[in-house]
Amino acid sequence: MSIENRNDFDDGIKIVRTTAGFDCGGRCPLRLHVKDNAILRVEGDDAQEPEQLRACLRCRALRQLVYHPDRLKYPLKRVGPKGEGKFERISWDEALATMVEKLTFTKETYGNASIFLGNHFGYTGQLHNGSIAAARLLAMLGGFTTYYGNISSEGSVWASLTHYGSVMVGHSRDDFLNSKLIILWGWDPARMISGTNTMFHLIKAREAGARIICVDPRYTDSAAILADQWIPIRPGTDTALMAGMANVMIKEHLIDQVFLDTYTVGFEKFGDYVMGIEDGVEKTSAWAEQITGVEAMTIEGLAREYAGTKPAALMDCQGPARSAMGEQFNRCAMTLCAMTGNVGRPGGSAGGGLMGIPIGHMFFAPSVPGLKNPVEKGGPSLRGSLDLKLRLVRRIHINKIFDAILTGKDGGYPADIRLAWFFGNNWLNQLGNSNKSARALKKLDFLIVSELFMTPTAKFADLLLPVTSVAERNDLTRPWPSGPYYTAMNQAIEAFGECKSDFEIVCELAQKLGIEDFNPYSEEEWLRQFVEKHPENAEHIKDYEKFRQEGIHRVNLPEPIVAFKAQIEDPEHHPFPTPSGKIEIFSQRIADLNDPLCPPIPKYMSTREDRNDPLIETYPLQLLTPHPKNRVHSEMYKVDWLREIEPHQAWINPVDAESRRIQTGDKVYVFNDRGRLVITARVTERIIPGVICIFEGAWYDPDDEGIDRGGCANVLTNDAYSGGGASVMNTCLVQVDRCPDS
Ligand SMILES: Nc1nc2c(c(=O)[nH]1)N[C@H]1C(S)=C(S)[C@@H](COP(=O)(O)OP(=O)(O)OC[C@H]3O[C@@H](n4cnc5c(=O)[nH]c(N)nc54)[C@H](O)[C@@H]3O)O[C@H]1N2
Ligand SMILES: Nc1nc2c(c(=O)[nH]1)N[C@H]1C(S)=C(S)[C@@H](COP(=O)(O)OP(=O)(O)OC[C@H]3O[C@@H](n4cnc5c(=O)[nH]c(N)nc54)[C@H](O)[C@@H]3O)O[C@H]1N2
Ligand SMILES: [Mo]
Repeated sequence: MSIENRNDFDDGIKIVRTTAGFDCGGRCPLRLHVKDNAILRVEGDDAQEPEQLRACLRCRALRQLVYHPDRLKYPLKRVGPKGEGKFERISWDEALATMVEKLTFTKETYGNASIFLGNHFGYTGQLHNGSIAAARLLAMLGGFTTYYGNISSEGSVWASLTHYGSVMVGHSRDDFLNSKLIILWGWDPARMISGTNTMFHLIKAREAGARIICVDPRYTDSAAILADQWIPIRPGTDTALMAGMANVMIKEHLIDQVFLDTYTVGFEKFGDYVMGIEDGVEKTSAWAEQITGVEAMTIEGLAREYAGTKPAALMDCQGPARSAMGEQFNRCAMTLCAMTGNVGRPGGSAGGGLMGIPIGHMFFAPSVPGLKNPVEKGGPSLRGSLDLKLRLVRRIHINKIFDAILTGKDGGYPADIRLAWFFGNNWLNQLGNSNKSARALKKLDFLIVSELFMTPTAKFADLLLPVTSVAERNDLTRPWPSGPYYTAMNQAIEAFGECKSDFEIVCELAQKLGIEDFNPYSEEEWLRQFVEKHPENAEHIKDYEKFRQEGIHRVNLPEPIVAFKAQIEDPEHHPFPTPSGKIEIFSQRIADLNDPLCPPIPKYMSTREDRNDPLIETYPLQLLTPHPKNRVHSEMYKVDWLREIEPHQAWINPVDAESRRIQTGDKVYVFNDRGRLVITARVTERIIPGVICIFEGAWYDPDDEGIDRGGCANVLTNDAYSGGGASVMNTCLVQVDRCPDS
């Protein structure tokens, strides 16, 4: 299908119906006004309520991204020192020949394990994400080393898999209308979207009379828009608050014992912990107040309200779970959902943080049958079923990639990495401990980066490959699993300069490597197959042409999707996919790990860099690094419209600001042993004392003294992970000082 015959014409202006593939999980249907190979305007969805999926600020600024003057247009090779950003234009022929030479040399000299593939989700289209194609190619070359784990939600994945045996723990958003009480626990969908229709349904639920409570150290945008009550809490202590709630619920006989007896195992053990029978410390509301900073009365009120309002949706998200004890937070939330009998019930929730619903099968590129990575021989190549120990086998935890590059086999990692190929990520900026990451990037023999912009990571590349934007491709995308719709991306303009998609780059490299028939299908054939060869998709999308033309297929749900409905309604025929067939409040599989950091029942535990760490004497503030409203992580950082919306500032409470003589607008240093950055302060009561907040994603820009002038939060964070694999991005102690010249 050509670009032309997919679109309407009006005064020479075509309306191209499409979407973006950003890693924010929303999929906004867009109408691009195109004339003479130029995008003139961006408009949103023209469907009426309630179907309308209203585009947010980032998609509305798409034109500013696509036409940004800093877009990379040609392949480049490094000519200055690593990290300085000095490059020279080369041809694609030279770029691909260099890749062939370097890959071959590395393989022959150091072995395949020394080649690292670092693909990520900067672009989440089906075909042009290129991940699977690159993995297939490198596997054909003899294999490669790669990472495991999801930096976003590994704690939540681990928690849901151990507790329910499934990550499909979500309800469709329209089910909020069945809820009488909704608790947004570490969740701010007004900013992070989580499906383009999430806020719409939350607002509708509120209009229909649901009460909404937010539990967050920050008074979030969602709290401002939606909440009847804001419960501020000290970071990392949510599990203590939940244990305190459980204590009230048990003592006041507010639990659904029939539900627990029918569907769960191990509640007695959790009860023993909560009542102090296990360790002699009863987890009373007073105990929880000491830890969380939330008054005992508030905890008791929340417990009574949650247990007494049916149905209620406890929405524990991933922010608190991206921390040193992340999985405990989700496991404890799931336990409360079971104690109140809200699992599998309309208007209730299963918890677990992931919110996925099982519709269709099309999010990332499909796996290729027979893909085996020889380097991983002897170890499972995908996490798949619950192999809790896969992490120890042949892959590197995502938050340890740079540590692995620095220390290799001596550091206990599976390989000594010499060459890396990064695409769809800006990991120097986005993984923990950027200063250390920069040292690792300097150590690599050769780094290939495929990018649209000269990001902080790209500056360290030896070879830089320019990539097309979402407006320059045809592809299929899905919202994050919460949205019951499919979106099609339709090419609006020709590729910029000499840009190619990741998929094209991999295919051309295969050709140069002498691999025949690497790519047997045209773009159109691939896309059609993604729909027609997946029965789960074909069942929904009956008319492929229409889907492409309209850019969206909305799935009509006869009733809201409710996670585990079948298991609850008919437990005999629908056991939970866990070893016991029940919800595992106590998990024998976890007990078998015998790891003190992974207790078999959910527990509050103190961790490094929380308020009990003696380090607090030196670094007295807890740092939170939530996701930015005006960017997708570090993507769109360069877009002026979006910068104007929200300047990059550190939130600090007046109590902490006054003692440091800091006022809004002052430049401050934020620092710890890992690094130091400069940022403008925003003094606000929207954050609790003892906590500061720097939105992640601002570009790392160290000066000659190593002080980051860009305000990149990961200069401060740690490259560690929890017992369940959660990256510890929100467990970090810092100090703040006014800059002397401010
Ligand atoms: N401190 C802190 N750090 C965090 C987090 C946090 O909460 N706190 N959150 C973490 C989370 S959840 C995530 S998912 C990560 C994200 O980490 P990354 O994926 O490293 O971050 P992005 O900024 O999304 O980088 C994506 C890059 O891909 C590029 N890109 C876009 N489209 C394409 C394409 O089609 N091809 C190629 N080759 N490149 C493309 C963009 O220009 C951008 O530079 O950040 C993590 N980092
Ligand atoms: N605009 C925008 N949207 C995005 C993204 C983006 O970069 N920009 N990134 C997308 C991606 S890849 C992901 S993984 C998701 C992430 O989505 P989330 O993980 O939900 O997002 P965060 O902003 O990290 O955290 C959500 C909230 O948790 C709170 N929080 C942090 N620590 C604690 C704690 O200890 N206790 C409590 N109660 N609350 C806490 C924060 O203050 C914040 O308001 O967002 C996606 N959506
Ligand atoms: Mo993420």
